[in-house]
Amino acid sequence: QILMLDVEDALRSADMWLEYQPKVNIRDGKVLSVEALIRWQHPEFGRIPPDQWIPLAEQVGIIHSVTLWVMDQACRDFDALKVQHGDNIGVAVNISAKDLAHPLFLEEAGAIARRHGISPANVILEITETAAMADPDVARNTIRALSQMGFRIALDDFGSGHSSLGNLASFPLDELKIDRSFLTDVLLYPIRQKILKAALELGEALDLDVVVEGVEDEAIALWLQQFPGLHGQGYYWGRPERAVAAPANCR
Ligand code: G
Ligand code: G
Ligand code: MN
Ligand code: NA
Repeated sequence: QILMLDVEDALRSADMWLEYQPKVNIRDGKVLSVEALIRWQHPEFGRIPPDQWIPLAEQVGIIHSVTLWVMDQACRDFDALKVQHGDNIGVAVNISAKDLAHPLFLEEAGAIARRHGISPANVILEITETAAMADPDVARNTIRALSQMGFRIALDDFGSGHSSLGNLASFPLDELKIDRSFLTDVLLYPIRQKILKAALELGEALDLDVVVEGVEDEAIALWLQQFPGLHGQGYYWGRPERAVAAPANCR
């Protein structure tokens, strides 16, 4: 619990910051968007990875302020991201199930983009299957509304949680992120390749931007080049890094 009070302090200090990891076109390496990932350096306990405290923040009900902070910070960094990657760069933020159920989330998400003069079309909201399925009716309504506001919607970690393919039809999706578990031993076993191909074809058939997560080495990156239009994310192309502050003379 002390740790959760620490979260709210950290959001107001330099102990919490965002790093951005590129999602690239696999054939030419061009960066299309970047995913914001939160980082916390605790003064006493050192680095605390998000999967160790985000679930707690969801439980105790402070994830809403965390998510709004992330969206606001990502919008603040947008100028720097544009200088780094070009004006069409998208910025992705991770949204939790609890956010989708919060009555003010829609309004506040819209207000943040407006306040920073950023088109929601440049903002991708990454939602996990588990979040989307937690309360499907509420999630569906919120996702629909966010989509109508112009935000782009990505289904994160696809194929990892308990999911139903049928649910793909219930949400207006723009992007499908294939969970990195699909890459395990994929170059060794033809059956794994068939399963991954089927997932990629499903995304393509639904007209979604398809992103393969967790690409760590060149062998897999080269193998993935056989799929036209496919996007990738992983240490092979870039680790999460802070946005490079735009030098004043570049603006
Ligand atoms: O950045 P990576 O280390 O390790 O992230 C681990 C997990 O934490 C991932 O599942 C990622 O989606 C999640 N995560 C990272 N940043 C955020 C964030 O800002 N909000 C939420 N809800 N989850 C995040
Ligand atoms: O669940 P989500 O996809 O939002 O989380 C992204 C997480 O995956 C972050 O923790 C990020 O640091 C991590 N990640 C990004 N690229 C790679 C990779 O190539 N390999 C592994 N193992 N993890 C990665
Ligand atoms: Mn994500
Ligand atoms: Na993911």
